[in-house]
Amino acid sequence: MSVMTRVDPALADVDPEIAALIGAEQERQSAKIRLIPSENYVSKAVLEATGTVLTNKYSEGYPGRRYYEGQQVIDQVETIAIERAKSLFGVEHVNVQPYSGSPANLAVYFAFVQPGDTIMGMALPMGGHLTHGAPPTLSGKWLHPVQYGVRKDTGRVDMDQVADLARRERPKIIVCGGTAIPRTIDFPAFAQIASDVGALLLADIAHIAGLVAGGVHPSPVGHAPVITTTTHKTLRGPRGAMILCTEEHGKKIDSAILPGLQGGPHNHTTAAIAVALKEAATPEFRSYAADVVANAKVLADELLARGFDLVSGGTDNHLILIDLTNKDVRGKPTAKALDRAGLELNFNAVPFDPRPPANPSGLRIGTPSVTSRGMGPDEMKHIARWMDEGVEAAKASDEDAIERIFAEVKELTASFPAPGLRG
Ligand code: DSN
Repeated sequence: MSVMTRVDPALADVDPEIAALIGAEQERQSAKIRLIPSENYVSKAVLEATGTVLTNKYSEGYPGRRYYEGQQVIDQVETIAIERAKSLFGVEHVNVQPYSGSPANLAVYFAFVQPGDTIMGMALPMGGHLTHGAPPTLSGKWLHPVQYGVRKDTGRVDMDQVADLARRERPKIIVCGGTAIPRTIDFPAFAQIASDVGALLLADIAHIAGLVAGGVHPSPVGHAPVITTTTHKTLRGPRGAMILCTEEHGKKIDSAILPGLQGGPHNHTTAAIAVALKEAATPEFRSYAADVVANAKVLADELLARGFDLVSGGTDNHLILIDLTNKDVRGKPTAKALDRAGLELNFNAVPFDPRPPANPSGLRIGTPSVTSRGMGPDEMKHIARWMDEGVEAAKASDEDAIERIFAEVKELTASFPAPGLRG
């Protein structure tokens, strides 16, 4: 008799402790209003694809040229994912193997620059990403990063600074995109600057990929020859990433991922990416993307009406960055209080923040998850009210008010079942 019985016992029997924790996380995701703009709820189909036997297979290489045998099925899965991504985004070449956004960006650096070379990206405290040259990261230590930000008066990306820095520093790569940018990214303007200084333009569209696919944010295709994205944010796929590029750069990108940076691709993730890309090509997904943006606008307007100070004065996309300075509260304790009130979000630096990153002045919220639950303008108004009441409750250390808000939140979320979660 083998160690495993012929009929595998269920997770709850093998490991009740982990099974219970997964159940608890499901309850949490169901009860709370999830406002972290980089998160979402994947569909049941995407969830199913990730939990499959594809996790058992090693597949170093690319379809048709692998270093391990037994790729009859995996080759088809990866080819479907690649073709769907090419068609959805209108690009010539796609690599679906990056484990996540950070390795995707590192692979681009590995493909196109040498240690010590200059790259230019948006500073993390201004809304960029760690991998765009932030000092404590590999991109900040092994490369020579120069960083741009936003204008103090508008809160929008300072394109004059981008142009001036590019002319002075002659970076080999210019990165546009970030993690806390509430406004439309001007890809043509970045492309012009990159072309003027002979830099490669890398568009990191991790946050907005679903909006680009859904036609509610301009596409970088035709402007940036190399594009990276995660697959799990607005695109609503599994945790993973892709690199999209012109045919010219395809070989370099593929070699940078394997053998350059990674080993075997996560085939279960590739399958789930393929499923998410199929979903993202539907008319339903286009209206989802439009609703994400419409909800963010309502939420932003409601917050403004309640005296919240929004970086750049509002939003064009799925994301809202709140500066709490005028509310006389700090980001971290406020984020924790709102989480206790059932509003899950993250504390965040705001541009020119005088406070430290571990307890900055801001909050970052977004609408991808609540829109996936089918919430609309009416619910955004409730959320703005609860945020307002939650901030006041946090200020007054009024835990009764926090509890009362969570009770109201739970009443609402019970009417909006989240995709992928049990009934
Ligand atoms: N952690 C992601 C975000 O929240 O935006 C970026 O990597």
